[in-house]
Amino acid sequence: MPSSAAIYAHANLATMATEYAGPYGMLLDHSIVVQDGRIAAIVPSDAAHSFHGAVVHDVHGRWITPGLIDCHTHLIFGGTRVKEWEMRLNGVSYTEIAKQGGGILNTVRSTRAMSEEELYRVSLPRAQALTAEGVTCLEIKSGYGLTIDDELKMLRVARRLGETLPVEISRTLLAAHTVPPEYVGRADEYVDLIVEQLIPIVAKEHLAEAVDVFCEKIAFSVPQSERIWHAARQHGLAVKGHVEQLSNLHGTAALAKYQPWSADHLEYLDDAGVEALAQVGSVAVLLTGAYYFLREHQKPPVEKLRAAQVPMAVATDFNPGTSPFCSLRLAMNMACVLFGLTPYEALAGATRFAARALGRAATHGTLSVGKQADLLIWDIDHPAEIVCSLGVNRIVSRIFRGIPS
Ligand code: DI6
Ligand code: FE
Repeated sequence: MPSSAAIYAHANLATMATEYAGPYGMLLDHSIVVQDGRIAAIVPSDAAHSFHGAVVHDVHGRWITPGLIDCHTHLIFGGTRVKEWEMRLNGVSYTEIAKQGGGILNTVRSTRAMSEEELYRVSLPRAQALTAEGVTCLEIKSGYGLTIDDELKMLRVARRLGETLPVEISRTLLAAHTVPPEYVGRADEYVDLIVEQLIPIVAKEHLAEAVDVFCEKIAFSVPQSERIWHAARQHGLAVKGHVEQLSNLHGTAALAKYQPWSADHLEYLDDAGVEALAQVGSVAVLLTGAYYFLREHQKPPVEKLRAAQVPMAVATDFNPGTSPFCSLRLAMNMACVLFGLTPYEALAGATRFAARALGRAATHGTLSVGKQADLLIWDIDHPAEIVCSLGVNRIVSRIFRGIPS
């Protein structure tokens, strides 16, 4: 075996893979062999000596999980929205603030005013906060530029974060986040711009893998959203949607026609929407931070999603307005406390199903032979601790593409 191989021996594994029975896909006292950035073998510890020439790291019974995956963030933005938070605590609603030109448009103004370099500098510590708590794969959306140049600027910043940090970044075009001020009363013309100009450029320059739409009364209608999803698919891009967050527009059922990677938020999802997701096999992404921070009362239909066997992912939705929380473990904890997921479901939602929500089920999200070697070694007694307790970082080692980082 070439010397590039490393063995993490005497570990307890939460593989999160279905090939091993039981919650967490647990394997006690096993070894993982890593070679050329991939998982080359998973064997009982007493069989690891047969891999001659590999560097052996004794893990001493600690737990290894797949790297965490945050499959929905808006972490590139300028400015803050603390004043709007104060307004909301004084009784003004998020929708009302948006109608008055605040909300997303507030952040659009600050983001447009920043150079690419400045935007990179303010976004870097946010991405680092996620990598420090174990995130090895991260989705980042545009959506605070809303001009061709400013949307491309955001996507280039996302690309640079992936080039400079030990994290894989999946970029998503969210030009349809809200109608920009230049197009008020002419939303269809802005959709024309996205469909005819922005999507073709982004596809040609490989600046995004997917296209997202905020399908909501204060943003884009179902027919407008469908034009965008259709164009994205025509250009070979994946699709996803912010659907049924603040009201039920039946956006999920419309989205399901385009084989989406995921449908996100879903607080107001109805039975037909659950059925549509089950039929198409897409992931339901639960965003606990926004539910909590907006003090929503309507919860996504978790029991119905579970009964219909719709895979559920959990993500931060990190953004300045509705989810200013840059912690995936916090989102997982809230998924259990507020939405009733089990700790196992929450961890699966930030590994196996988050990988699927980013089109990476074949390569990421579980400890499986052949997958990318993104691993976390934890000083814990049980994997549920990753979800239960916050504030103390229990990661002993973080391995990204086979390299400790
Ligand atoms: N739904 C959300 O919760 C975020 N985007 C979206 O479509 C909010 C983004 C913001 O308020 O800045
Ligand atoms: Fe979002």
